[in-house]
Amino acid sequence: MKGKVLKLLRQNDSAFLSGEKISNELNCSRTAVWKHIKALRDEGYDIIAVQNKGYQLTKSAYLLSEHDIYSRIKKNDLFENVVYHNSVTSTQTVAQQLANEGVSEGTVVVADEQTGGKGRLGRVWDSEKGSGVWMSLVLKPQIDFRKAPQLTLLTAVAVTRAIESVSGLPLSIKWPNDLLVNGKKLCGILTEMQADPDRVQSVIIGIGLNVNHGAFPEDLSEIATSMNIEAGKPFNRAEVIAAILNEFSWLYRTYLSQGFSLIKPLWEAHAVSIGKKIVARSTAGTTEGYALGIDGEGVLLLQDNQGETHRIYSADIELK
Ligand code: BTX
Repeated sequence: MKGKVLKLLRQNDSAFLSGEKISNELNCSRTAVWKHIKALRDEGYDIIAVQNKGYQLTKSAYLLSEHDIYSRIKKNDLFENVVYHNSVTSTQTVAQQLANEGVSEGTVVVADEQTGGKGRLGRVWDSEKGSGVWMSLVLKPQIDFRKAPQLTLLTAVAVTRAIESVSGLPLSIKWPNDLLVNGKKLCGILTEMQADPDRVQSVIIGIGLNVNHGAFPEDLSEIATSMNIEAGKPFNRAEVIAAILNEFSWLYRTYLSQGFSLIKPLWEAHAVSIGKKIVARSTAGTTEGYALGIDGEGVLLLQDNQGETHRIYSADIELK
């Protein structure tokens, strides 16, 4: 209900909205409206109340809250269940627990801070409080487990399109999971799966997006960037989250009904590693050559210096 009040105030575009109108819209008493306004103020929203005029949301703070996210999620989006935490070890762990407990597809776990954010292969993902979007999507797609990596590429497309629409920043995708602006890492994606021999039980997609960072710790300052650093202004993280969930919803539904064929050209349109000389490092070894593209399954095709084509399922890519 608090989220609905916030949504109405925001829709009113900073003009005054009477308590009577809100109570009529939400079918609740004016006292209840006032209680929700008070709760929103306690969360940090700057809401003015003027007699005979009503309520006015004066600024949308760069705070993050479950209600703020909920109030921005579009109708018919896949994500109806937002689980918000101020601080967690990793949203991946929380999401995996929820999936094991039987939570439905379309649950999203968001945290303002992660104390043990995970990258791939046991690496650490820096998840500073109050600065980024640290979230995990719970999916239960009826697909062969070998296709699960395609969801990483789909997510890269969804995040790229969402950020471009919110900020206008030009993003490029480095296969498979890095989103770059000006050659620096803005976002990382971690796909974790639980599967039976032939069927996927759940896929947890972690998205780590640097939004309002003004600077990074020394070890990351050369390789990481944020939307704030690149655009020169901060962004409302709930708006960014809602935009990502909205893009993800339609791409995912299209993927489930039509397969990877629509996602492939969208991914290729932003790919920075294709047609370039690259080095692919994985636990299986290092291969150097030309990135020819991705195949219909989303697997990277790499032609080595002897002309042999390798199918790369998972690796770290370095552009030469
Ligand atoms: P990755 O293994 O491709 O990238 C990890 C590497 O990226 C690190 O070793 C470091 O060099 C660099 N790095 C660490 N933190 C940052 C950062 N904030 N910005 C840019 N570069 C950084 C990428 O793994 C996948 C990351 C997924 C993170 C999300 S956050 C929500 C969810 N929960 C969770 O624990 N992980 C995912």
